[in-house]
Amino acid sequence: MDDRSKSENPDNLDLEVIPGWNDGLEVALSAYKGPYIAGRVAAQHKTVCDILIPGGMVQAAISGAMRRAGKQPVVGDFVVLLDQAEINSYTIVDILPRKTCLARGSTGDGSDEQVIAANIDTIFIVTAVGNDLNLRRLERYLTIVYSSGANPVILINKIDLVDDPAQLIQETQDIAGDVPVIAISALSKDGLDKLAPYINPAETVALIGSSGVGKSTLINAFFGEAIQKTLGVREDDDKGKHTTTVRQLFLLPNGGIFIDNPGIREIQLGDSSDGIDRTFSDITDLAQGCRFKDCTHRDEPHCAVQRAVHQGLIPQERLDSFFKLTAELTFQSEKAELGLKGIEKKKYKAISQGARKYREFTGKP
Ligand SMILES: Nc1nc2c(ncn2[C@@H]2O[C@H](COP(=O)(O)OP(=O)(O)OP(=O)(O)O)[C@@H](O)[C@H]2O)c(=O)[nH]1
Ligand SMILES: [Mg+2]
Ligand SMILES: [Zn+2]
Repeated sequence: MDDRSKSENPDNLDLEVIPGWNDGLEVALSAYKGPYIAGRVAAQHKTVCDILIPGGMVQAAISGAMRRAGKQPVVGDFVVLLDQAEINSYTIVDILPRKTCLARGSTGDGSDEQVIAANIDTIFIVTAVGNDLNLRRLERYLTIVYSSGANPVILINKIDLVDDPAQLIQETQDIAGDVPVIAISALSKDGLDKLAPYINPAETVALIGSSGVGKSTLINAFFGEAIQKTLGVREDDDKGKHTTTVRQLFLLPNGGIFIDNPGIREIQLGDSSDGIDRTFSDITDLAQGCRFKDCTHRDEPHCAVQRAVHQGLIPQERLDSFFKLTAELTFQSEKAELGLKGIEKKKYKAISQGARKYREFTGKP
């Protein structure tokens, strides 16, 4: 009798199938012959991952070969496990192909992207009324979500704190294009019914947004009980500290799948050029009408984008945001090509060339 998974399952999950599993994954798994089973990463710890398998939750370490190859499973990944029943152990030996992949530019000195979660169908970009509601930041989130392959939905939370959210919703919808903008209160549960279309068995929804906007409160509201700690129930109430610190996958009673994320302090664009085009499709569509193919929309004659700004069709701030994100992306891809050291060299070269010109000009050493 093999009842390892049941005894190791802290939540007494009685899963029949892996949440989100599909036929394509079944085909991918069939390439592994031997004592292999599949699972889905629910959380990542220092040396092991929590993995959902039929029957419940187990823990597994990553194989040495994967570590050497630099393959790192993330929350939401479907993985192949070596099932060694005789020694009561599971080892992650591979990652099955990812359908979508949420990544951000590395915040360190390298240029590589950091994948933070995988196989997400819908991403709720959560913002809250008040200071957090920042249209420029939403444009940045949209760019990242588009390039992940998942579908974005913008949630404006805490509407219980304002008398009339209509204007906020309108301003947000103006920058969101076709992306749904839904006003809710995770606390009073107002508007939560409008999220039902996105929460389906076998579909994965991830929540992203700044710390304190109410992501975990929303997850708790769907469960009907507090499964995630929120600011209100935090013991160590140290301001500025993030309440959620671990990214984690949860199963809803209806079979829906949620991934709660820690609040994002600062998001950098990864490889998001397609994301920028989709976030700013109003600008990129207009650009078709510019006289010059490579128009930068700054001071060229016959620029359709500048014309739209003058006519008040596109706010100057939105165009500035487009410039800013595009410049950041160019910097990221230069960084990727040259490596950071190369960029620094390039900067240094420019400075020393400047100095030489100065010397040539003044005759001073
Ligand atoms: N008034 C009001 N307060 C809310 C609402 N939703 C969440 N809050 C409060 O906002 C605070 C932060 O909520 P959390 O759910 O912990 O926020 P979070 O986005 O998970 O934060 P991090 O885990 O730090 O990223 C808590 O005190 C919640 O009670 C809401 O709809 N209305
Ligand atoms: Mg949280
Ligand atoms: Zn132009």
